[in-house]
Amino acid sequence: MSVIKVGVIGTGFSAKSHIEALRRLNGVEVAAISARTLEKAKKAAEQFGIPRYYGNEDDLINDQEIDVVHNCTPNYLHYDINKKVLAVGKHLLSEKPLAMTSEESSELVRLAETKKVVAGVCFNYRHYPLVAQVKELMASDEYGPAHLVYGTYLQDWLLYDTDYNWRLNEEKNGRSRAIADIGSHWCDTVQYVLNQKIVEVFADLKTVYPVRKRPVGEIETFKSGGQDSFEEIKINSEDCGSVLVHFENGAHGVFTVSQVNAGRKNFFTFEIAAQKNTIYWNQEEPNKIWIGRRDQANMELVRDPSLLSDFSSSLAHYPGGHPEGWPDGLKNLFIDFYKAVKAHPNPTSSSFATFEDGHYIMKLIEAILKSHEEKRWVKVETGEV
Ligand code: SOE
Repeated sequence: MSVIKVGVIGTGFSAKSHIEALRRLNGVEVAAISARTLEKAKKAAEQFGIPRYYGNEDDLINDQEIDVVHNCTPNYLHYDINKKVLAVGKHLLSEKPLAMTSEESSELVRLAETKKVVAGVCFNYRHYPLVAQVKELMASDEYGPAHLVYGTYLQDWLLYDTDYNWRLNEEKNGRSRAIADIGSHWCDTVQYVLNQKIVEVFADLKTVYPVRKRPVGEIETFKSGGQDSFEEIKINSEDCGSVLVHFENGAHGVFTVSQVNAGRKNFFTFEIAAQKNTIYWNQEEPNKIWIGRRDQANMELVRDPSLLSDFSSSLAHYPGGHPEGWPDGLKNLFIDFYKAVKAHPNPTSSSFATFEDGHYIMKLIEAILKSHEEKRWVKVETGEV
């Protein structure tokens, strides 16, 4: 494979960010895009300068020149499309969640194994330089085991009852919203950093708007709809909530998610209290970590390649002081994923979220919903995929 040819399925917020990040990689070309209609695909291809476009995903998946597919569609299409891509033996990077249920995600894990392709899930926050640094610090003697882990993932793009997009439609999104959409990032990132799975949960979720006003027409994620013409629809998914968690090594934790917190745009934070020190990271100020110490002054570690470990500095592409943001984390994920595609079929060390990781998150979300419904602690089911 000289230049790796990529096909992107979807044209919304995540497809745009994937295309932009893919274009920052060497040896990788965005060769085709597909949408649900030819007209939509053509418009996107012209807008992004992509040579080929298709009015359905099957034609893109079966395009002989496409080596890798990025699935950037709404949740309800993930399973079906992922299955079709794996069936033809192409490498696949799927947007989260892997599927609508853990039964489906478990089937995808098995299929990816059988087909021996590189298959990843887009949990991008693992790939920020300072998140990688926290992971390395947590594995060192300087911190010792974590005992308490807490944080947030707060947004405000669904604050008004007139805010609407496909994530509010249960058929397209699935039963869980704030937890599945952003709580899943918190769980994946924290599990990755601690190298510990969440094994038990106690959830308390809230639907602030059981009825919303859906504007007529399509609204992209993070965009507001017009308010002139709307219809009322019932909402079952949670707008916000908190979840108590237990990790496999005995650490306790709690996280709060919300998509209705005025002023909070993408406020993803975690703080880990460990035996010797405490450590804190905030996605909105991703270039530093705060280190809390008891017998010395607290510290801030600012992202500067000269101050980071070899691995973390390999993810820092600009000199210290230059802001590193969300697209950079995504680009780092893609660098990691395409390293595996280039090395295929030889294994290479990677840190992207695998289909097994994505499947575990499905199990976790189901346990959170069950805990909320039954008002009790629920264990995350493990065992055979
Ligand atoms: C919307 O809440 C969203 O785009 C999520 O779907 C992404 O996964 C998150 O990274 C940013 O917010």
